[in-house]
Amino acid sequence: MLDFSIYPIDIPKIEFEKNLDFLLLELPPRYMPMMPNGIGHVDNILKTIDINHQVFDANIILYHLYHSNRILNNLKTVTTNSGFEFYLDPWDNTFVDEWDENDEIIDHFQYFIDKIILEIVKSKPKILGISLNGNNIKFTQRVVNGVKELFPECVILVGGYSCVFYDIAINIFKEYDYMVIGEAEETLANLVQKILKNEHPKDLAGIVSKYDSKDRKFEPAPMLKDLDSIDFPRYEWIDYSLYVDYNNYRLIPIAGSRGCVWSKCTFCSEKFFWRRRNPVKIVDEFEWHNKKTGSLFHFNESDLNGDPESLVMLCKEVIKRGLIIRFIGQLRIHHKSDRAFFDILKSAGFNSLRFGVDGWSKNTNRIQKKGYPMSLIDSNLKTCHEAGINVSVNIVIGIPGETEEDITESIQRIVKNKDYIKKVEGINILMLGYGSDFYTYPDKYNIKFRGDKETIFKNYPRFIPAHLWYWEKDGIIVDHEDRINRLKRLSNALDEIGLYVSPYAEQRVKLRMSESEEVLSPMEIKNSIKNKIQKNLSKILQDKLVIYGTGEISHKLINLMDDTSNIIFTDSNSKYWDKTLFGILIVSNKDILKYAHQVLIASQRYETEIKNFLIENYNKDLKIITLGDLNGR
Ligand code: B12
Ligand code: SF4
Repeated sequence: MLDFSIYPIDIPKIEFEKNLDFLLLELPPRYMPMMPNGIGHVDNILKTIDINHQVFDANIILYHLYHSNRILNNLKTVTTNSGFEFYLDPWDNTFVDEWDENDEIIDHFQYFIDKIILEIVKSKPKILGISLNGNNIKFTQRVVNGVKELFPECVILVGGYSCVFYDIAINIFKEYDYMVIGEAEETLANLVQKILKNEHPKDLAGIVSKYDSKDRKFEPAPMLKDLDSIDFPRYEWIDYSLYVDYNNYRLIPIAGSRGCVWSKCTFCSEKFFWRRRNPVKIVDEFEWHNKKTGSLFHFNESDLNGDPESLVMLCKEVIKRGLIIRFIGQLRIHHKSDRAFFDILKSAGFNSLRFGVDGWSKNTNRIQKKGYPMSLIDSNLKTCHEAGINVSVNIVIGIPGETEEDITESIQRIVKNKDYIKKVEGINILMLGYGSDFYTYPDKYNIKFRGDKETIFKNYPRFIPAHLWYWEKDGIIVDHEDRINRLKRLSNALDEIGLYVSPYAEQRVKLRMSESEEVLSPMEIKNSIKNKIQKNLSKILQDKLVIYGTGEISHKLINLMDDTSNIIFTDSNSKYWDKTLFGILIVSNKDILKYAHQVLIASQRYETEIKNFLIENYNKDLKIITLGDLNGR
């Protein structure tokens, strides 16, 4: 007997119209069960110019093909030809990063990649536009490379939220002819018209192109000021009923505002210029969806209560029109959030609300520049709960300047509010990410790096890996191991008081804790260190070998070796240098060449980063072996 699912359903074929000026593609994986509002907006931009375009969401099609095959064939697990076992839902937030880390996943979809390429070549669009959305870089590279080989005249144009920041975007995807940086409303139409006139536009604000002058200094385009001047996405390229997950769950993304009014939090990368739409027009959008059976809306906004009055107006309009709908959104702790405010939100359809509290002690609240007194956290959470809304919260720890006492105080404050908190939605150790104050001004916050700062920043344009930075002041050092211990202390405390932690937050906690030991995810453990590795290992052991990493993977590798006399360890963590592990010496990175000319990177998570580091420092003299090489990838 099969469990409930929406299958069987009619899934559209992968085929494109002929004589297209522009084919706009969404490639997997993109967050499900949400509609792709980014390409929805691009579709609207393309509608404003007189061209022949088609939007094709390959993500939703492959999602349904994958799950209908899994469910209708009653497969317990889906396994690739090489034995890699998929997580139940490869589109799930806790798994989705793997698509950009593991080639086997992309290999699994190669049949469809080839089909997409073939159909593009048959259709011959003048421009192929693809949305880059965080985790579909590898998939997109395969499609673009295939198209370029068979149909080189096709102009490749990319954009999307992987392209929000110029410095990052140009480093993570290089296979473009044109790349739109950030929002596309003020730039795309003009660019497309020029390309279709066979011009080779270059040096345009907000756009990077392969025709740009060598000495060009990128300048961003102005952002769209009047959000009411554009229509909302209608997703008309496909049957509306297909935008659900296999359990028939649908989340409709609503962008009622863009940017953030506050824009000061020191850890945040979302500090964009704030604009909002007319609440009445947003309710028109709800109503449009509601007529098509859509009833659950997710505010895709950084600052939903940036203007509390307009949020209240929106709620009143929903109530006035008698819409029976529900909302999910995240609020900032705000002095205007009183009982009347929450009552109206509840009546309109907010059954639960997430609060970006983030800093739970006085000191971390100040360092994170949250901008409100601690008492306001207590009163916002209590009042929201008393209005009958389920409260969930976010926590950010591991920031520079944080002390053990801050963790104690944070736990106390969470305990104090525990009767009002339904769920901990996110527990994050600070990720030192591009765009945040901590990343931009590390010296100001006494952030130090393991290795040359310039090189590290060059090698890691998105996030500085956790093991490469620490905080140091007055002789006190707090590094990643300390941050992880704080996370453990905090999550144990949440456990003790029985606070529900969302599966996503739990997975993130596990992931971060595993970083200290460099543990593979459960799935990777099952799939990786097996026979193939054992076989390949003997081949590379003819010479002396330096293993980079002293964590769990190294332990497993050592267990697979009969003779370890030729092995030396190295690690980025200086605490362990000149000590031994299983009787094997651990040396510093700079001494690698003294011992051997081949290095095996025993870290899946930091494989690329370490490889870049080694290439940068020793390229000519080192043979670099990765777990992927061992695994026969
Ligand atoms: C709402 C939101 C979420 C929601 C929904 C995400 C979703 N998949 O829809 C939730 C809470 C689930 C979420 C989660 C995460 N998010 Co988020 N999120 C946002 C937020 C606030 C708004 C996104 C949005 O809907 N914007 C409105 C739409 C219309 O804009 P858009 O999609 O970017 O499309 C425009 C342009 O990009 C462009 N465009 C889009 N496609 C194309 C295609 C072509 C060809 C062209 C030319 C142009 C183009 O035109 C559109 C109109 O201007 C942004 C911050 C921001 N303000 O952008 C962060 C942001 C997208 N998130 C980010 C991150 C890091 C995450 C997480 C990884 C966080 C985490 N560590 O877990 C997860 C990933 C989850 C996932 N698998 O997608 C980053 C992405 C950075 C990056 N380079 O990848 C952002 C930019 C925030 C930031 N600065 O750090 N997020
Ligand atoms: S964390 Fe939220 S409130 Fe703070 S700057 Fe970022 S988007 Fe704004």
